[in-house]
Amino acid sequence: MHTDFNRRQTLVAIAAGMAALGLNVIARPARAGAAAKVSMNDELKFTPATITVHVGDAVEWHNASQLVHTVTADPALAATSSSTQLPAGATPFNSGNLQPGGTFRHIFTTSGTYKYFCIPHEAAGMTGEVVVVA
Ligand SMILES: [Cu+2]
Repeated sequence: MHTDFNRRQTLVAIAAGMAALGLNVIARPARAGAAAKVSMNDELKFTPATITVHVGDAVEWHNASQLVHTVTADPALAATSSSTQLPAGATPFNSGNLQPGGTFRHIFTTSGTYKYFCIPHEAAGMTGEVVVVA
């Protein structure tokens, strides 16, 4: 619907501005508190490994394991270039070390396919993918 489209564009712009300020907030008031969830486990996997969200949506990663993990989509931090991939114009991101029980949230404001990895377990193939659609 036209109204929803305009509202989404406005919220995406707001989310982009807040992300630039380093604020982790949910983009859509109608879905306050909602975020796609990915968990990190002791088997060195992101679950689900691939998720699809809309522009402006938040994704929240939860470290459900006993290990330290990261959520990293930054070619400069990858040992192997195929571990990560960003859409044109997207800003790289990195959670830093997530202790057991920790969470990290990122709002996706650019559509496309993001391939990310865990720094300590990159060599073990701990990678995931977020597909962001308009
Ligand atoms: Cu890991």
